[in-house]
Amino acid sequence: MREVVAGAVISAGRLLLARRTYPPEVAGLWELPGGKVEPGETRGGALERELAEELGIEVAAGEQIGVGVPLREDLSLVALAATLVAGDPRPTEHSAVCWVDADALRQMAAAGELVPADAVWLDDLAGLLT
Ligand code: 9L3
Ligand code: MG
Repeated sequence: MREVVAGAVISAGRLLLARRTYPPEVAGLWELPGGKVEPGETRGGALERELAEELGIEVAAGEQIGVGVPLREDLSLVALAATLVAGDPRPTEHSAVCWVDADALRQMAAAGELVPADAVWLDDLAGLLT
């Protein structure tokens, strides 16, 4: 069983979202950025590494948010809260990043602009932003 860890990075009351470029089913949709936990890594360590690689930011990983989401039989997705320690996100893999408040997040979810797996956390995330 492998895990994918996604980060709810909150800074100044806004949540960081990143727009995926692959695979085709979710290209163009917004996600909490992250990636696979490598063998021997903690979830938090994996998140901190992924966000440095994908966005050039330093974050401190925190508590799990919401429920785990099964992606496939052998892969599950968990979200961790994270605080921005240093840097300004510049995507290397995503096509864009944005910072949203609770209203903007809910509007994007209603418009189907979030990746389906992450939309499960809408109320948890909005709760952190209000
Ligand atoms: N995934 C879903 N929601 C997310 C993240 C970071 C990832 N917030 C899914 C997309 C891929 C798989 O997890 O199917 C692996 O993610 P990545 O390594 O392509 O970012
Ligand atoms: Mg990724």
